[in-house]
Amino acid sequence: MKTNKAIIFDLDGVIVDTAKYHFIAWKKIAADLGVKFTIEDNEQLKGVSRIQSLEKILEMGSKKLSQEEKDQLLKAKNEHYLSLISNMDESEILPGISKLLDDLDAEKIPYALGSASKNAKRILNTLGLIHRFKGIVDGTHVTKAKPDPEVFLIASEMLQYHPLNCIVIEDSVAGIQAANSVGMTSIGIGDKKVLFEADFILENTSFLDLNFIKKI
Ligand code: B16
Ligand code: MG
Repeated sequence: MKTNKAIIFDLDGVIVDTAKYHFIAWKKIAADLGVKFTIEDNEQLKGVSRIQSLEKILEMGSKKLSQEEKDQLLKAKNEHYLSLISNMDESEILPGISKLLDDLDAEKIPYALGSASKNAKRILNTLGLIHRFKGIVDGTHVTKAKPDPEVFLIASEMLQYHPLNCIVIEDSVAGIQAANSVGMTSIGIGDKKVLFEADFILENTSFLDLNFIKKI
């Protein structure tokens, strides 16, 4: 194990603004079910797996569905989401991220991906970023979703860095809790009223740069 720091990036809401597309697709599912679903409700779905997101929407509307009905909705949601992101390109990489990756490479600070999304590799491919990460851990690798730290622990093993030497960059409450639970340093991207459990909070990714990382 090395002693300096390594970085674990969340994907949706940190590297790329797919959170807005997840919201559009879930809002349609909720509307079809007759469940009120606001942008504030959507915070609870960030970083949360696809199935758990649906369960939360059903809970919000006190709805009960069969497994078959749930499977149909999950399929419909993902198809809609994939159609929304089909035209995505490098221009949707969030501000500061490309420069930060370049700077991390120059400083030989390793980084991995720790995302709940089963579409992570497809998205990284579209963005031309897939070969840059030392490890990619996504929703297809884990049995337990955030706030369980499994996704980040696998990423720290791939990086061969002790969890205490990993810095997690996350936009979700569940992801911040996952990182904190194993002593990783958490940087929250978003609203400080929502992400108050994070060790550091930045309003958006444009404030994220090598100097900030080095000061940690
Ligand atoms: P998918 P992250 C998460 O990705 C999203 O924040 C969350 O909204 C989504 O439900 C989850 O991925 C599953 O995504 O349906 O593509 O498998 O933020 O952990 O990168
Ligand atoms: Mg996220």
